[in-house]
Amino acid sequence: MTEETGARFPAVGDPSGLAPDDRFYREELQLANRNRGMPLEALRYPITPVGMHYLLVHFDIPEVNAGSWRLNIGGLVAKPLSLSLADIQARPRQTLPVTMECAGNGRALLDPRPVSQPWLLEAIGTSEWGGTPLRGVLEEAGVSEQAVEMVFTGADRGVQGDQDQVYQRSLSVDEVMRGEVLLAYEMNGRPLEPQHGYPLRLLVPGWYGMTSVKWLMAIEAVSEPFEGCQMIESYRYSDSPDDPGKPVTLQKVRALMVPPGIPDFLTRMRVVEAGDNILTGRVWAGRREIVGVDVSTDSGGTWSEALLEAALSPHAWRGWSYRWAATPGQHTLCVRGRDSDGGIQPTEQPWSQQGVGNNMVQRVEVIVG
Ligand SMILES: Nc1nc2c(c(=O)[nH]1)N[C@H]1C(S)=C(S)[C@@H](COP(=O)(O)O)O[C@H]1N2
Ligand SMILES: [Mo]
Repeated sequence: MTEETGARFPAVGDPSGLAPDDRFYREELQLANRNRGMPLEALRYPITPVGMHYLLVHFDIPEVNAGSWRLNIGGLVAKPLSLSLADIQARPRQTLPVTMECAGNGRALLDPRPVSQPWLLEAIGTSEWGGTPLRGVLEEAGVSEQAVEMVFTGADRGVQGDQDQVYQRSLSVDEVMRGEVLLAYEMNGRPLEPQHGYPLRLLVPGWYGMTSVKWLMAIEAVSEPFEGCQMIESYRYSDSPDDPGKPVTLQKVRALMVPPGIPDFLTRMRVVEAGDNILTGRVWAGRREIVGVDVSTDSGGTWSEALLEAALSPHAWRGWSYRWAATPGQHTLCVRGRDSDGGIQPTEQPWSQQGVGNNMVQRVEVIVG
């Protein structure tokens, strides 16, 4: 939520934005019911069915009339453009499987818990996104040498950090000119659904999800770094309310497991039969390469390497599998990914004030027998 105290809108619970104990607030439940996660058994699908892809909407889902909608490109450009959806769809079409993850994935596992959208581990999904490369459109507009960043504006409006705002994020000119950055109007071969940004969204593979601005209305080339709320106040790795912290950018490495066996209805504790079990899951690392996945069946005591499948695309997750000879009793299964930059998922929580980038290893409690 907001760090402000004495603001027009009261902070929930502790003014530091931290929850004092394990009980969740009604406001977190309200957010959780709006912003669904991907049920982890959907890790079985290489491409997530649209209705199972996670969802994160800060304010309300805006109603956009695609007939009158335009994408306006302006600021420091030689030729400002105003494009209809048909104009954009007439441009070269590209499809790309991309794994998206919310920066807040893992937040509700932190201790103490930052009060915001209370994700456990389900803020992920992989779609086949269809659209046109943004670079082509920007080349046509002619971005000035003076421009350092592009600001992306969505159609949704609300109050956050005590500011009335529309959702806006910026990216450096170098980043927006990368070939994989799309103006996306399709998800798995169908028009975007309203909640995923209809009629058009930005899609920035490799970055945490906040960068992929939905209901895109405008792109503006600017000469100074943009200092909107979603850049300066939100999405920072900060240690305390007073620490401005560093910006949240690329996805970190993370592996997740398809929950094995069958669940207990309420606790989700897994019940598995003794003997050979094939554990499976997916692993991704944003822009970095995956170099390995390790599984532990003894709560992180010892680790063994899993088998890796080929990647669907350079921007999507990879499948992994591991044969486990399950013995009767209670076990804690763990999985961790390793990336080409020496990144490895930690067993200690990487805590931050806003609960972002928590890629601590997954732990799955299992009863065998
Ligand atoms: N306009 C707008 N764009 C947005 C958001 C938003 O609230 N408004 N949420 C962002 C965040 S935090 C994430 S994680 C992704 C989620 O995209 P999805 O809901 O399609 O999975 O959209 C991003 N783009
Ligand atoms: Mo997010």
